[in-house]
Amino acid sequence: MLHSRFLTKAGIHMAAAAALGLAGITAAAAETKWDMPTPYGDSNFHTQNISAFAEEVKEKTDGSLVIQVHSAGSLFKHPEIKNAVRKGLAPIGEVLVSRLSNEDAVFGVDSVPFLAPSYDKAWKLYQAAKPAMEEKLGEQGLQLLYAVPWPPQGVYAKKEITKVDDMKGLKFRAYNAATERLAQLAGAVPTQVEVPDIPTAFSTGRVEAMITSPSTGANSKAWDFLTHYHDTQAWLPKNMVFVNKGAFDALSEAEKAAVLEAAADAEKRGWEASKVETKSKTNVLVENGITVVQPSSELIKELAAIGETMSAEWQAQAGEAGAAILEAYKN
Ligand code: PCA
Repeated sequence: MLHSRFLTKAGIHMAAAAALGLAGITAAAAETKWDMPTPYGDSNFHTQNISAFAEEVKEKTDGSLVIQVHSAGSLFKHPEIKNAVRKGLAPIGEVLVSRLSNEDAVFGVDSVPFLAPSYDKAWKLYQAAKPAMEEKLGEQGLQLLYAVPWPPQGVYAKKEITKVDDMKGLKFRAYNAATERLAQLAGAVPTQVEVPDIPTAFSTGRVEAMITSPSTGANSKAWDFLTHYHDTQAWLPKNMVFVNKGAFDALSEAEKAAVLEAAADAEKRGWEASKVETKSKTNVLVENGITVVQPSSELIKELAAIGETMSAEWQAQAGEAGAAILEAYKN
């Protein structure tokens, strides 16, 4: 897909080429534009980190590789992004890693409740799972560039929840298989809703509770339709940025190096931004009238029991690959 800006540039190059020979046209043809679908909105810290990544790639390649970010599912909806990149319909994209858990359980490891409920543990779990993630992506012609966690996950509702029984029968917004399963085990009724659709889903009554980060709560203006946030710190799911290997391999060596360097920088920046985000967006919730609740010991105990069940289910699904991840994580 040619961008009009490049056509203009090419036009300038053609004028120059008339005087200077064909060198200018060759330079124009070397410009590559990558359209990048992402699921979350522009105000989200992951999207902002991706914009900084794209900016860095542009700078490092002197503009020979330009990544145009299409946020909030505007180019491809979240459930379509992985396959769009696999098929080469987009060269690069972002997804929530655990969206792919129905393809392979290794992608679900970061959404097992209470397995790795802090940034240090989440980093360790990521390092333990990364080889398996890369192998599974590689089988589909995809390459992992970097991954960044969301802040810890807490329960939003229209009342205070002191025990799991308080969640019974609630229409519960889910964003992956694990949140769906957690809702079921808590006796709630799960419905998948993508982040851009959260405000409508709540205001029309399709859902009435959810588990997600302070980040997504604040970005969605949770105070318009919810009253309580329970800081359960259940897990830190990650987003990953990945490329179609064919598209990556078609880059020059200098461009490949620029992408990999910018990806490493984005990963580092993203983990730090996520930590800052946890505090700042929890404050935004408070400032807007949400009651932030330290969960009761009963609630934590009962959610932990659900976590145990889900951990056993995950291990049964993930088999040897899962056992290897847990082994690497615990050592
Ligand atoms: N926000 C995303 C995934 C996890 C999170 O904190 C969501 O709610 O869909």
